[in-house]
Amino acid sequence: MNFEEVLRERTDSIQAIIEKYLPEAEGFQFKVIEAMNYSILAGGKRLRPLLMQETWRLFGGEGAVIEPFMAAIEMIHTHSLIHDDLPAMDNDEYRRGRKTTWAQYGEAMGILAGDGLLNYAYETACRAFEMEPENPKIGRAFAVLAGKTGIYGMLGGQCVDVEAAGKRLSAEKLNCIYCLKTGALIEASMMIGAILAGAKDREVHLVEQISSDVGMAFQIQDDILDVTSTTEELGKPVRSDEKNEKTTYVTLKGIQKAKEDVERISRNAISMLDSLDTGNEFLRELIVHLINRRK
Ligand code: GRG
Repeated sequence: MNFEEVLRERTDSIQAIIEKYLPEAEGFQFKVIEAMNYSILAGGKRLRPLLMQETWRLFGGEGAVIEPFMAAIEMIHTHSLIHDDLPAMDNDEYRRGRKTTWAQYGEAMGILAGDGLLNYAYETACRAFEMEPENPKIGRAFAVLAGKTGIYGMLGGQCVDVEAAGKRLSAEKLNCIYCLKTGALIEASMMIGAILAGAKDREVHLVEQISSDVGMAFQIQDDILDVTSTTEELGKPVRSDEKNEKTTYVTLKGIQKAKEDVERISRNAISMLDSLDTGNEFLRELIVHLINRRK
């Protein structure tokens, strides 16, 4: 099987895991559950659970304890997209090839569906404690999931980003926004895979550095696609950074330098990955694949 076929097969199996952990739309609160499921089932690359599972494989992980965490990270990611699209944030009406959650269900329900997915992510991750009550690695993984999502992680980065709208930013501040807003959740994904598989502390630390580079390269590529791609290809509006008067890597450094840096940073991640005693060829190829991604 070639890389694309394996990618499709693994993404499909991740889709099944996510669906298994979604709540039933029932009770008087069925509308918010319907909106949560509408958003998460709209598609998406499932990159974060994929990175989690591949890092777990890299360190020889076995069993199903990783699955609630894979579903949880995609719920947290989807919550961030729902809130990012709100009128008070980017005010976007199109995402993952369909209407954004607030555009479909109204603003109040959009806010609540985002909150619902964020909380349900932790409820879902808690299922791992039921599976293996004696496993101390689950608590460590849970702490990473919570910490990388909050004020010292993704939410913190989003706050700096919101305050920065319309202002010209230094490279240092932009770097901080990217590390937190995008990088933190990618770091959580790979670190949780490593922790649950039993990687040593120094290996988890190296995985944090690798994933930080993957996150940075991924966000720079996102900036590039915002100016080079189409709404049809991305499934979301292009030129949204310009609309929101955002300083991006492309506005700061130019498109050519941005492309070179995606390549350089990704190569750095791969060389750190190669320095480990253990290997996962698919994960390696996935990082290369992200350099040239078109969506
Ligand atoms: C906790 C109140 C509260 C808010 C959430 C909104 C927010 C904080 C964070 C936004 C984070 C964000 C949107 C970062 C951008 C990262 C990024 C490039 C997302 C797109 O990811 P893809 O391309 O999307 O993996 P798909 O749709 O493929 O899953």
